[in-house]
Parts: sequence; C-alpha cells; structure tokens
Amino acid sequence: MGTLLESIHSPADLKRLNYAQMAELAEEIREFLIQTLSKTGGHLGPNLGVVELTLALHTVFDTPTDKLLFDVSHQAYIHKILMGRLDRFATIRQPGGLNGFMLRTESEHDCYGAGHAGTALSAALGMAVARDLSGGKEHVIAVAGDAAFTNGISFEALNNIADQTKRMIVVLNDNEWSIDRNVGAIARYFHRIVTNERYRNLHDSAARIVEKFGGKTAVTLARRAEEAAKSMLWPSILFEEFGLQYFGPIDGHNLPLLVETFRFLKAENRPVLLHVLTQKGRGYQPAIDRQKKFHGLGPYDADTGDTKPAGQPTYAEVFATTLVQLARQNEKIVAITAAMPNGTGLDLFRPHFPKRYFDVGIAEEHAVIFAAGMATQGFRPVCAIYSTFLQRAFDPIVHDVCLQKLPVVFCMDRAGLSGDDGPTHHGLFDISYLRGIPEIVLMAPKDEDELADMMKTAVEIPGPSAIRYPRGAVAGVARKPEPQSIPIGKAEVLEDGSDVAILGLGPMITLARQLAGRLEREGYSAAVINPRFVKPIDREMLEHYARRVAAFVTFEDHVKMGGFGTAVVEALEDMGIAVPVVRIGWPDHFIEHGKIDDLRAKYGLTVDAAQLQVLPLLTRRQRPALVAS
Ligand SMILES: Cc1ncc(C[n+]2csc(CCOP(=O)(O)OP(=O)(O)O)c2C)c(N)n1
Repeated sequence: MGTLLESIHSPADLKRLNYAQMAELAEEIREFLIQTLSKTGGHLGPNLGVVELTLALHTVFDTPTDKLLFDVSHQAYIHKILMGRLDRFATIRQPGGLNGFMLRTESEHDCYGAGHAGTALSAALGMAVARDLSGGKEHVIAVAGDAAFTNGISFEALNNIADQTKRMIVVLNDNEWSIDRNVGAIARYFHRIVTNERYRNLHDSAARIVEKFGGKTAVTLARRAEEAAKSMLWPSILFEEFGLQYFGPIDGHNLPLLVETFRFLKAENRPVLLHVLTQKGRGYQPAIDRQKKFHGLGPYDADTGDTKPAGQPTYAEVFATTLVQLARQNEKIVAITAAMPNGTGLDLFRPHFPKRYFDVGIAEEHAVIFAAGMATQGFRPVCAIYSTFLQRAFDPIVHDVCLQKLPVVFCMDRAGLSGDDGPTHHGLFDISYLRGIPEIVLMAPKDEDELADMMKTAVEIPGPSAIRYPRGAVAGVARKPEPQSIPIGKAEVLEDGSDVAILGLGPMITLARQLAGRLEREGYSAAVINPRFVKPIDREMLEHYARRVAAFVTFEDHVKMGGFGTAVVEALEDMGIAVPVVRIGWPDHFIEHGKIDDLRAKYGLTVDAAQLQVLPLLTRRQRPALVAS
C-alpha cells in the first residue's frame, strides 16, 4: 500500500493534498482496490469509476456535517476507505467485516444506507428539507448512476426537488452501464448529450481553463472555476424542466475540474445537477474489457482478472434454459427483467427470442404492470426478478396481477439468504408478502429438475403464480429431458413415517432428510415431505400426518414470521387440529452479511437446533416399540 493512502486518517488529511498528490492518491486507491477485492470479491468496476469523483467530493465537502448519499451505494468503497475504514477494508463483505454497501451503523459518514436502486434523490431531498426546516447550513449531495435514472423513484424525487428546497446537489454519474448496458430512452438521452459536439467543445475548453489555473491562488481559482462552470452550463431540457440547473457533462476523471466545479456548485442557491462522465473499471483492463463481470464478482486473479471456472450450473441458468424450452412450445411466452439479464440468466434467453425478451431498466413496478398488460392480451409473461427486488412491486402484484387474475409468472431468484451482500439483498420475505394475496400459486422446488417442472406448471396456470429458488449452484440431480407439469397444491411425500413429519421447503429438503436420518437412528419413524406448494398448501397431506405424528417440523430459508411454517400452523388451526409444529427459519430481525453456513449455525437453521426442539415432543409420546428397533 502506498504512503499517501496510509496518511489519510480524516477528511482534514485529504483536504491538505494538492492536485498532484491527489492524482497519486487516486492511483494508490485503484491499486489497493484491485488487490484487496481480488481476495474478497466485490463491486470493483463501479468503484474504479468513481475514484476521482469521491476524492473531489470529500475534498470540497465536509462529512459527516455535509450529507453525502450514494444510490445503491455499491460504489461507496472509496468513501469508506477515505472515511476511516482503510484498516478494516480487507474485511469487506467478509463475516463480521465491513458491509459492501453504506450502513448508518457502520460510520457517522454513512448518512444513509442503501442496496436497492433509486433511493438517493428522495432521501437526499428529505435531508435537505429537514435542514431547511431546522435552519441548518449543511450541503446535501446525492450521487446516482445513469441506470438509477431508469427508476421511477428517481423521477418522483426530481418532480419534487425544486418545489421543496433551494439547495441540493445531484451528481449524475454516467458510465453508460447499468450492470448490463443501460437501456431505454433516458439512456439514449444521456448518450445524445455526451456525444453532442457542442457540449464536447465546451467541456474541453472548460477543462483546459481549470487545468491551466489549478494550483494558483485561491482567488484566481475561484474566479476561473466560476468561468469554467459557466461555460459548461448548457441547458439540458429535461433537468431544467424539473427545475434543476444542469451543469456538464464534465470529465469525471479530471480531479481539478471536479474540485473546482464542486466548489462553484457549493455556492449555488438553487438545486443543481452535475452530469459527470466516468468509465467503469477505469485503470484496470480486465474490468474495462468485461464490464458485466466486473460490476460485482467473487475473488479473482489480480493479474489477469480471471475467476475460478464454475462447477455446477446455477439455478438461474436452469431457469433460463428451461424458459427457452418452454418458449419454443408456446409462442405467447415472453420474458421480462428489470435490469438484471445477467443475474437472472435471461441473457441466455435473449439470443433465442430477442423479440420476446424485455429489459425494462431498474423498474420493478413497471415490469410487473407491463407484464399485467401483456397478460390481458393473451401473452404469458415470465417476470424474472430477485426476491428482494420484487419487494418494490408488491402493490402491482396485488392490484394489477392478482386482483385481475392475470397469468403472470414470477420467477424469484435469490430467494433465501443471499450471503455476502447482506440484509439489503437477502430474499427472506417473499413468502410473507405473497402468501396473503388471493389467487396466487406459490411454489418452491427442491432441486433444478423440479424448478423446470414448476415452470412448466406455472405457464399453464390460468392465473398468477410465483416460484422461489435460491442463489447459486443447483443440487446436481438428474434432469428429465422435458419438464412435466405437477398437480397444483400437492406435496410430495419422499419418505413415509408415523412419529414426526418433517417438511423441508425448497432446497431445505436436505436438512429435512438429515434430521429424519438422525431421528430414525434414535428409533423414531420420520416422514420426509417436499411441500412443493406454499399456497395452496396441501391440507390433505397435513391432515393425514396430523392424525399420526406427535409433531411437525418445518424448514424454510425465509423468516419464520408469516413464512411456510406459519402457513402450516394456520392450516392446522383452521382444521381444528392441535399438533405442535417446530418451525425452523430466520428470526424476526435483519440478518447481517456473512457465509450462509455460519449464519445458519448462528441463527439456528440447523439440523441440531431442530433435533433439540423436536426430541422432547417425541419423547413425551413414549413409543417404546419403535425405540427398540
Ligand atoms: C431495486 C433494485 N433493482 C436492481 C438492483 C440491482 N443493481 C445493483 S447496481 C445496478 C446497476 C446500477 O447502475 P448505475 O446506477 O448506473 O451505477 P453503476 O454501477 O453503473 O455505477 C443494478 C441493476 C438494485 N440494486 N436495486
């Protein structure tokens, strides 16, 4: 690690540097990021793009007094490094270490936590208005990527900003990429501004002025910066109509230009938007060449950027290849993603059916209502949206899809604990938020073969349906050449038994099997059941076992509250049956980031914990005949 970086302990240390030192520091930070993240994994590309931008922001503004927000905040690593977390940075995304996003509990410099896109402008406006009401003087700056402007909330905020405050700075960090290429009219609009010759000339001459005078006396600098900024000022119709003064586009890697521009904007008494052009992956060729991969990735070889070859396919890949199979048989099937073609696997579907593939941008609510519209016209939309991001679309699911009984299929990847990304990304609430909605069929496959069967079933259901499956590698079972539909609302009994019925939802069936094995060895007869359906739940199966067993055990990778186990309890209660249910799932609080196995052990999602809870219930029943076997 270079000496300059080590010498930065506070915002004041940063402010003492001249431009040459800042440029040196920027290079040190890049090298530090490339090396450190090669071991931990993380959002390398986005952070390499905002090194100079973050340095400039922290040079001009004073956090924690001034409020600096990053949209999504996956690009806030440099902010963390500069704001007191250099020593711990190697722990990022590691158990017990720094979170990969901004966290209010992690530092006073993290004024707002995030992980989902589109929140920075609204939250910043809230802070600016709070400041105005309480007579404060601080600055509020929201940094948002170009893809964040494909999100409705950003525009809802823009619609409000000029009416509510006179002082707020929005920085549009435009690198032309979302995770994939940014899409839609807004992306094209930004592109037109950037490629417009007139803008280019203006900003080139502005950059020359600032470069020429950078380093001279403060008075000269201030005057020249103002001239530079004014010469860059060129009304961008869109933002001007929203009442924000538009500046830019400026080179987001030119430190003096950034610093002087922020100094100028700091003195403005009107809401402003600065359009900054950056390059994702700047300074690291593997990240520039492989933009999608380096948006966010696991450990890699720092010299080559290579990662370990994947072993088993992922659930996302099985989802995508199955959808191709199904789409061949049914021309009404269309696929929709909200800016996640890569993560959901739909980029494998796109080349087969380019006209039946839709990336709507980071716009989950729109994605769902758009699907509803297509469904009214006889299409079979399949919305591939992570469990955590589908939270955004709760009302469209209720109001547009389910209320109208429209046959939209929700394929929820990353359902269950997401691991390293932490609480903003864990998919632990989808059963709770979907289960209470009338009309929806909710399923969870135990393995990849069943995922394919459930997808076939889902596209045949005349109403809404949802399938939840986890992040990462599949179970590795044999696959049927063609998926088969399964009977709706019917569980699959894998092993019959008469003392205890163990239900393992989705891949949690593995824990159910392990528990059954242990209990069998203790002399109990254990049934192992793959519930398949959370809704409609198989009441016949529950009633059948309720008459025979002393207890049920449910395993789910979901919060217990409102989850699958709760559905079992409710169904038994409705049937007037009193059999104890040991529910194994996540407790009623937000789970931190970490390794999945460690967190399961910590929070009792284990066979040991289940055994401990269920044994007393079985012992009380006293079954000597079985104990003897
Ligand atoms: C609501 C929501 N949907 C999807 C995502 C997944 N996601 C994380 S970052 C990202 C792209 C962000 O692009 P941009 O804002 O332009 O920032 P960049 O990474 O290019 O710096 C997406 C789609 C998310 N975080 N939140």
